[in-house]
Amino acid sequence: MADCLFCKIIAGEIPSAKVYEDEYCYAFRDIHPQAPVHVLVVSKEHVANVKEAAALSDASLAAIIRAIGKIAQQENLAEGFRVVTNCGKNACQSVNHLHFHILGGRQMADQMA
Ligand code: DGP
Repeated sequence: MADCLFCKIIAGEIPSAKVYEDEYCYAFRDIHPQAPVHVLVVSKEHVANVKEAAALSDASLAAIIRAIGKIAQQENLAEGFRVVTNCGKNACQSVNHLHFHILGGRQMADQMA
């Protein structure tokens, strides 16, 4: 999508600290980390958020979940981690391109919100 920040990051037009990449998804460090490890996993195909994710292929959806597990291992998150996806205004989604936050490297709060 022409005017999408994460599409530009995937295309290499905007620099990012790459953590993982495969045919279906790209992962990089969040510019404003909220935990010692804060990685964003984004679908290479543009969809706005998880509400629109049904438009992705099954292969793409499966690849994203598999990538999260691989990245957790790569980032030494054996003690646990949290995966968050914000969807829409009430969840404060700020970039309208499907992405999953992987947060780890410290004890997470018991309350999720
Ligand atoms: P969300 O609020 O769930 O839409 O998360 C968007 C995240 O994207 C937010 O945690 C900050 C991150 N972010 C925004 N712009 C950039 C950027 O240019 N580079 C990187 N690495 N992360 C960004």
